[in-house]
Amino acid sequence: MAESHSNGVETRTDIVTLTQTILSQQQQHKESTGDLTILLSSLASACKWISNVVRKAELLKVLGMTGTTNVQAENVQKLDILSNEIMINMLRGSGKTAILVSEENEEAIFIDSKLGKYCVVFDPLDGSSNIDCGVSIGTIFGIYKVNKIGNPSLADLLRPGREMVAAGYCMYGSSTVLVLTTGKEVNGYTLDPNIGEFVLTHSNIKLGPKKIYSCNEGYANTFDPAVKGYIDSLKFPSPGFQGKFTPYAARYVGSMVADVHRTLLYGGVFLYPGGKLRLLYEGFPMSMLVEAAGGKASTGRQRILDLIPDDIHARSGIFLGTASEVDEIERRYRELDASNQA
Ligand code: AHM
Ligand code: MG
Repeated sequence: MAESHSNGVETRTDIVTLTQTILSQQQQHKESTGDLTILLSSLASACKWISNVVRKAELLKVLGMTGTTNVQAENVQKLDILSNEIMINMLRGSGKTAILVSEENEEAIFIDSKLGKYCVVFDPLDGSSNIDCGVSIGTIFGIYKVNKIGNPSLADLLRPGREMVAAGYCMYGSSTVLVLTTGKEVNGYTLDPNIGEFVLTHSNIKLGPKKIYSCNEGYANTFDPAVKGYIDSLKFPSPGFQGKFTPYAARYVGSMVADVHRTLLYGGVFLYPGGKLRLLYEGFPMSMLVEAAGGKASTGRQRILDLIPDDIHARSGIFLGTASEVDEIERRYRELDASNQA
């Protein structure tokens, strides 16, 4: 239902909220205990809180470095730390978690609870290099079920990404958007700051048709010939290539959340071949989302979600996006491997 205003602007009042969606999904499963619903609701609250802090960062004087480095030897921003504390406290407070893994903590955090049945892996504020200039940044998360309630262990985390039960991200951009999948479909919810609710705005997201490539091409000298050749084919399409001469557009924000969000909505391919990105809380959640939206995610030689990390902060090269693009990258890797063996 839409309410009409004198200025001609219509306000929709028949909204669907994130809370309604996860509650109704829970009711569809007779055996459901509601634990995942409570956990997702705590995650959404954490994202609202982080969004609020990000928007007020300049005023709250939480921009800039802490002067320390994290487990990855990267400079730590004050907002990274604040966001991490918000995530840890909200997830612990949900009462439904057993283990947490954060980009900011060297060790996994074991929650002192006999009831927690979920492991949550997260990057509290991804895209740190963009914080101080107000460019989009975000929180990325993945959720697993522990193998044995009451007895969580590292083995619950060092398992293939395909075993995640849910994954998503929240992007703090021109608006705050939470994108979530529990495997079947991908939905996006925009935070309405007036009512404090995530409202369904992107239903059943499927990768768009646009021809876009997204990577830090400044590192091109480190790329494998397969990747260099692929990128060249996008920039200098040979006459008749797919019946067109139009080169692909290049777009690169430098925040994975923003680059993957655009890839999901518009289509194209996001590449970070160098192995900087972390599997548990960057590669796996984004791969689950992209696959659920009809795309693919690969190392170039293997499906990302089939990898088994040997460490909670393990890294991997990643190519994700439109299936035909990822297929073409894999084809070029097969060709490269065959010529290396010959
Ligand atoms: P971070 O977790 O320290 O923020 O690093 C991850 C970010 C990703 O968001 C982004 O895709 C990538 O690093 C950008 O790296 P680069 O600056 O090398 O292009
Ligand atoms: Mg990150």
